[in-house]
Parts: sequence; structure tokens; C-alpha cells
Amino acid sequence: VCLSCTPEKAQVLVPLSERSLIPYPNEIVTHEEGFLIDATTVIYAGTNLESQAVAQGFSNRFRVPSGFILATKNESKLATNSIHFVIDASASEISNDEGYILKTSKDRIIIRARTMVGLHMGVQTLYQLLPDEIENKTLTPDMIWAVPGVTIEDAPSYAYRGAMLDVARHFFSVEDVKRYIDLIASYKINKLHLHLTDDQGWRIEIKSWPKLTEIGSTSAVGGDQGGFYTQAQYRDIVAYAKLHQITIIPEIDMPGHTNAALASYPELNCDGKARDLYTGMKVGFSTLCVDSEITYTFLDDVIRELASLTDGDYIHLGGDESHVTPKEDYNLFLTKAQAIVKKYGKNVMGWEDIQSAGISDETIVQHWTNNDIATKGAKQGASVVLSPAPKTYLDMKYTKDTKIGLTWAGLTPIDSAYIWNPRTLLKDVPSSQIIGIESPLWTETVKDMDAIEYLVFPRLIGHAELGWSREDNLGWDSYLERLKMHINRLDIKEVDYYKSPLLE
Ligand code: TNX
Repeated sequence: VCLSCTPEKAQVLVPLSERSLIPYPNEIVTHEEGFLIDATTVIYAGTNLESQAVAQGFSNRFRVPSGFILATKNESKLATNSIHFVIDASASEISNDEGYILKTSKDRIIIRARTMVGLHMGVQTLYQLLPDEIENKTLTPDMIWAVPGVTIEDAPSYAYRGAMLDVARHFFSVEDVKRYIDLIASYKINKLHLHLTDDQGWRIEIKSWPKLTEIGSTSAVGGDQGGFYTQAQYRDIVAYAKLHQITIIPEIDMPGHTNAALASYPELNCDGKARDLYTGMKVGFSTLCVDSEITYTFLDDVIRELASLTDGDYIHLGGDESHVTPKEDYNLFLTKAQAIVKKYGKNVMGWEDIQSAGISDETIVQHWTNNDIATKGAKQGASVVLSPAPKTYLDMKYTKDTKIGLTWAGLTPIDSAYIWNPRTLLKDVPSSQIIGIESPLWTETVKDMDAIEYLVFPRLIGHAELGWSREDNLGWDSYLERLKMHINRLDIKEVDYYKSPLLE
């Protein structure tokens, strides 16, 4: 017996066609021999703390269904039966910071990236190369953890790949938001915009203005239960998102959409009288008092506290549908509000409407309904995030029979949500200024996590592909085929997605 010999490792040949990759990677070369992860596979995480953290994340998640506690070494030896997590800041073959190269062979898996973010993105692809059972939350014995033979070179088309959750019309718990983060992260989404305030509720603790939550958080649409995040809870969300390489973008909508604040503090109203809490679904009836000094004290306090909770560069000022604020007042107000955001070291994001106030080239305008207005924003040098309502508004019904959702921008079945081109939507905006897309979920009709999942999935998965994949890799037929295969993972994760007839 050869004591120093290891037994021949079992070989399993699994073709890539048995796996579904969404978003589709830029370049894939397949070869016959893939890799089999078994109980003796060793992880090499190198000496970089960030690659070690990504390796640890993989190992922890892999352990849940496999039961394997893979040995992890903080070195990089090209041994057989190994998985390598490599960060190499100078890797010139990788085209951007979120890109990665993933290679499998019978001896090893190597994921290389320039940054921790890129490595994380590569790991999301690795999960999709493993059997669906990788998603199981319980031990799954006798699985063959085989990965097809591939060399994948990948990087995103757009830097901003976002989702938005409206926690103001209905409130969602920290647990719900974390589940949402888990779900979207696997599609390489990297921004979560939280719509924290609106007429129907104020959802973030502001220590210097405590009645915002004592009073303003108690309402929600339809008289449903309100709620808010304490600053500690909010920090917890931000940290959790960061672990998934997602940046939280907080929105305080102003000067309209402010009834909850106006109900909390009489002095924010021009007539000095507090408004009643609001539980309806109308928009465009409220405004902060633009002429009074106290309004700007309020703004300064709110933005200062919010900036201190924000690890990203952007604070979203809303600015949409201020129908009862005279235009001049609106522009004056947003000029002052933008200056306060800058003062606290952040940049401004806002709905396309804010461009009328004058914006800078550091601003992001979020297109939602009017191509001309968004284009005017871009002409001032701003970057543009695309959220065209008929394509990306996740609260639009799938069909006229959908039980929840709205219809003002039309019906959005899953093919329609996918079939559009971010590169040509705004004809007069140079492509360099389009930084990405975002899918907003407004929650007037959405009361719980099941309802969120029903409207979001599977449409958001298609948006994630539009934001990530190269133009020549996009196509409804290919996407639909991959989505059909992918649905099993949603079932395993108990996602309450919409069972579109197109998936049959
Ligand atoms: C428009 S989109 C709004 C929201 C509503 C949404 C419902 C935007 C900037 N404003 O206040 O919730 O439609 O679809």
C-alpha cells in the first residue's frame, strides 16, 4: 500500500447546460473536466484579509447543505483538490473592480479578482455553478457537489445595479429587509435604495426630532401597522448589506411626500398647524414650509444624522411630485437642501424632477417617467439611473387580474420587464452618463414579505441581468430558458414568486 498516496478522486462530468447562470457572464469557455468539491477539498484564501473573509463566507454557506467543514489555509499553494480565492489589485486581465475570472479544472477552482467586491461577485457565480441544493438550509447528504469545467471572464456593464424598497407606505421589519438583501445579492445587485419617509409614515429615528417617530411612524396605508428603525437597527441593516457588497441609499423625500413629518411637528407647516396622520394613497398634496427658518434647521439635523448612518456616498432627496409647492419655492428649497447634503460630505441623488433646481455633475438623477426631464438633468452633467416605470416599477401588476399592485404605468408581464434596452432609452444622453438601472417597489398595496416576493420575483432577476450583462449576451429566449431552470432555486428558498404562464 502506498501510504503517501491519496486515493483517486472521483470524477464527475457535469455539462454547463445543467446549470443556469443569471446574470449571464461576459465570456464562458467550457471544457469537459470540471471540479468536485468533497470533504477533503482545501480552501486557500491567501494572506489578504479580504480574500479570507470571502473564503470564510463561502465555507460557512457551503457547510449548511453539505455538512463539510472545509479546511481553510491562509496561504496560496497550487495543491490538487483545492479552491482558491485570490485578490490581485494589479490583475490587468480583469476589466473592472467588480469583475472576476473563475476557472475550474479537475484539480481546482480559482476565483481571481482585483477587489473584494469582484471576488464576492465570482462567488455568486460559483453558487450558480453548484447544484441547486446549495440553497438548502438543511443538511443534504449524498449530494455530488460538482462544478462544470469552465473559464469565465466577467464584469458588469453598469456600476449601479439597484433595487428600491418603499418602507414608508407599509413598514417592513429588519428581518424582512435582511431577507430581501439575501435574495437580491445573489443576482449581483449592489445598491438598495430605502424610501424611508413619505406622507404615510416616517421610518427612521432622528434623535434631535423625536416626534418624527413618536408620532410620524405610527401610521401606514389603510390604517395598517406602522413602525420605524432605531438608529442601531438601521446601522445593523447597513452592515448586513455591506457584507453582501450592497450599499444602502437612504431617501428622505422632500419637500412633498412629507405629511408624516408635518403631522409630527406643527412648526414645519406654514400655518403652524399640525396635519392629521394620513393613511390614503394619494400623492402630491403635502409640502414643507419653504419660507421658514425652522424648515432648514430641521433639514440640517435630519441630514446630519442620516449622513452619520450612511456608509455610501449618496443621500437621496426624493423631490418627486411636489405638486403643491410653487415652482420657484421648490427650486429654492432643493438648492438649499443640496447644499446641506454636500456640507455633510455626501452627494445628492434625486428623482428626475430635481433637475429644475440646478444640479451638479456629482448628482445622480433617477429617471422614472419623463425622458425629456431626465435628459435635462443629464445635460447639466449629472449621472442617470434608469427606472422607467412601465418596465422597472415592481408595483405594476403583471396582468389585470393580479390581486395587488397598481396600473398607472401599465401592466408589466415578465417578458415586458426584460425586453428593453438601457443603452437606447434616453436618445440624447451619452452612454457614459447612464450609470445603471434600479427597480423600485412602491408598497401602497404591499403589506407583507410574501407580497413583496410576489411582485419582485421573477421580474427583478431580469433587471439584474440588464444591469450586469453585456449587450450581445442579452436576449429573451436565452434568458427565459435559464429562468425556467432557475425557478427551482426560488422554490428551495421559499420565495413566493409569481408563477407566470410564460414559465410553463
Ligand atoms: C409614483 S415614482 C411615485 C410614488 C408612488 C408610485 C406608485 C415616484 C417618484 N413617485 O410616490 O408610490 O408612483 O407607483
